[in-house]
Amino acid sequence: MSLIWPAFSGLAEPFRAAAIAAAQPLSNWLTSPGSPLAHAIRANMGRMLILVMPFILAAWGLLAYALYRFRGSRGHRPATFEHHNKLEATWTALPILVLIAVMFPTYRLLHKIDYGPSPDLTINVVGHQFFWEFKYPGYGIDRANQPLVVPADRNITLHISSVDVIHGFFVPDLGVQMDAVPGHINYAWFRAKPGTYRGQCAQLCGTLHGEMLITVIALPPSQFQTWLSSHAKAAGGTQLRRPRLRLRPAAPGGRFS
Ligand SMILES: [Cu+2]
Repeated sequence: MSLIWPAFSGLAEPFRAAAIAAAQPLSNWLTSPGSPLAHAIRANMGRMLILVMPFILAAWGLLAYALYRFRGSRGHRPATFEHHNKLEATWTALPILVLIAVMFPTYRLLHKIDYGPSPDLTINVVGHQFFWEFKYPGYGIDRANQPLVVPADRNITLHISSVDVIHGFFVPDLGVQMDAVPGHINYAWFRAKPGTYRGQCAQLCGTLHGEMLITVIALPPSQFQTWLSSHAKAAGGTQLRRPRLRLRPAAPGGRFS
């Protein structure tokens, strides 16, 4: 027994991990939204779960009931009818109504994802095997395999592309998931609360795909301005033509310039 148990004791590990995960606060369930988009995506998922779960529970519940109630050991004979028009009409119409109920908020959300507000800062994101490159047009800043630094509470537009294969720029807590496709420029946007956000490549892109991690650091605007100035200066970006960027304030309290 003492020789066999260590081989099996590892089997308990997933259950232990699940118990620890279940003990976390609900706000950490799946994601901790750090942007309006991420909040809206999670709320939409919650609505869909509430609408869909009754169907799943009803189907499994009816199956369990039928297995028990009409089991052969009690002498039940299988039913011989094939159709029940009213039942079939009901279980066709009900899901249609649910899909319609899901459709309106989902399309509204998809539109919000695809057509963001006018940007305060635009960043070019380039996928490489196997790292991410972030370019700040007009500032001469070009960062490879380093965190993406952005101002918090500002609208950030990402122009996402790739130089080799398809990668996926995925930062769940910011509600951003967009493929980086060679020859295409894809669009994404977010508006982050101050903080650090983790993400990773979401398209299997080669042997080191698992190491294409993403860190997004959202700095308070004044700190970001300092960061931007020092990095632009180091990169010689002050010599470049200034881009048409509008670093507008999100709320009263001084211009972000
Ligand atoms: Cu990848």
